[in-house]
Amino acid sequence: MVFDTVIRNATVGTAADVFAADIAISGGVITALGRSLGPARRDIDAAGRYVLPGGIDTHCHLDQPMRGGVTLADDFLSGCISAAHGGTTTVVPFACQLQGQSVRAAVEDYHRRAKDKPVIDYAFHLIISDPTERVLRDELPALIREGYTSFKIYMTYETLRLSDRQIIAVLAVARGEGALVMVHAENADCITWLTEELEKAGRTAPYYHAASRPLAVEREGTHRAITMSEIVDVPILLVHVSGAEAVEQIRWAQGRGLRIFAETCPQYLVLTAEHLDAPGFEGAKFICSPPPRDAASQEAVWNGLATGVFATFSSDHAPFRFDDPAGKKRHGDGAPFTKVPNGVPGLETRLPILFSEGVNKGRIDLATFVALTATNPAKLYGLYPRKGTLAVGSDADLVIWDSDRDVTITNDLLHHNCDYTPYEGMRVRGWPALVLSRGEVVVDEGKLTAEPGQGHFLKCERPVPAKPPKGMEPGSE
Ligand code: DUC
Ligand code: ZN
Ligand code: ZN
Repeated sequence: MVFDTVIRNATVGTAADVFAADIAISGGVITALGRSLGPARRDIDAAGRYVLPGGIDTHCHLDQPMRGGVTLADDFLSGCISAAHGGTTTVVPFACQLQGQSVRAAVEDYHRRAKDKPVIDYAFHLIISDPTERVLRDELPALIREGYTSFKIYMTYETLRLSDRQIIAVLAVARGEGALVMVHAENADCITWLTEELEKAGRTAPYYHAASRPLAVEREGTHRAITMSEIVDVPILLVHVSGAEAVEQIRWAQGRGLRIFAETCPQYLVLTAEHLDAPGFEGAKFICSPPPRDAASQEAVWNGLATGVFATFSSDHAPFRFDDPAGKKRHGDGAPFTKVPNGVPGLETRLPILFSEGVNKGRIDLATFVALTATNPAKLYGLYPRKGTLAVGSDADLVIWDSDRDVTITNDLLHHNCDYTPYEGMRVRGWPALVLSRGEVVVDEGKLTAEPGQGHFLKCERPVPAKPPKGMEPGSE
């Protein structure tokens, strides 16, 4: 038998092991792992290189409709191209229900936006901003059964936030259907009050964005979300965890045996609130929510990555161009922080930053890197074992890493459609050399070799077992 492709002499890294092997690929899937595999139509030599599962970025915003004349810089084409260059082979952005809109309409609109664009595979999370009776009873259960098995809810942002009562109702649907709810945990009323106080004091420069959302705001939201998850008895995943105090809450909950999962992002490892204090309006480039914190929180997040508090590491790619009236300068150069769209780009730099700062600096091992960036996201969102690992039968989504390559990150190097990167000038060691999606090379030494539209849409399995409503479990009467 002749394989389509064999990657020879690889040092294969999975979430469990690092071992020497060849990897055979036929029909887009891995068909053998072993020594001295037979002939192939194409041989790729990976001697001296790690070969790892392609990254799965389960938190990124692409072509998501925005209010108020603001536009995300990346659509499914530029976003996926950028992701692929950074070693990511699956993205899961959000089909966002706008208030008053049906969730299905949001999903249909999002499929139209994606059509013929992605160069890598993709799935959708939902964002639920208007959990009406119809949404909870009909739309959500139906969509979950059709492969949209995770959804994000917000405790903050005026047009997205849910009340506690609404959050509980959404969690109850997730429980009944076996879906996973992702929670943006910040206390909205505290943010509003702090913002008003800052405005009264004339403190409206970008730096004060961080002051309007201190650690306690995230800590309280995190604790409240954990409590609601416990009451409804359903797992949740806390997204973009930034602060030491939120990490402490999550560790506490996990220690009590609650099924609380957590995600963090590069901006909380290598940026701090000081970046928002850059001269002029430059600090606006770093405005995101939650905001970057301080050295102590960075340390707490690193510790959480190394000790299993965090299950996933995502980008929260939310790219708004800086010098652009549809981006950070929507309300002009020097606008108050309340008028600056929240978000930073990061799809392409996510894996190199964690590889360099984490693996190459000895803060996490290679298996943890793979678990955080590929295997755990695949498991948590119902894509495993098709995605997220290197195993016989899995899609041949993989990255050959050049772990010694020194790269200085500059925006010119990147492939997103944003006019800046928050990591400008940062030096990293380790960069993807070759990226394969379902056995096809999509990026070869920094050159795109994929065609728009070759990415497949993925339906997700239900990630957690469905449970009957509270009080109706067998034996509960
Ligand atoms: N915060 C979010 O909640 N989403 C997008 C970007 C951001 O900063
Ligand atoms: Zn969020
Ligand atoms: Zn986000």
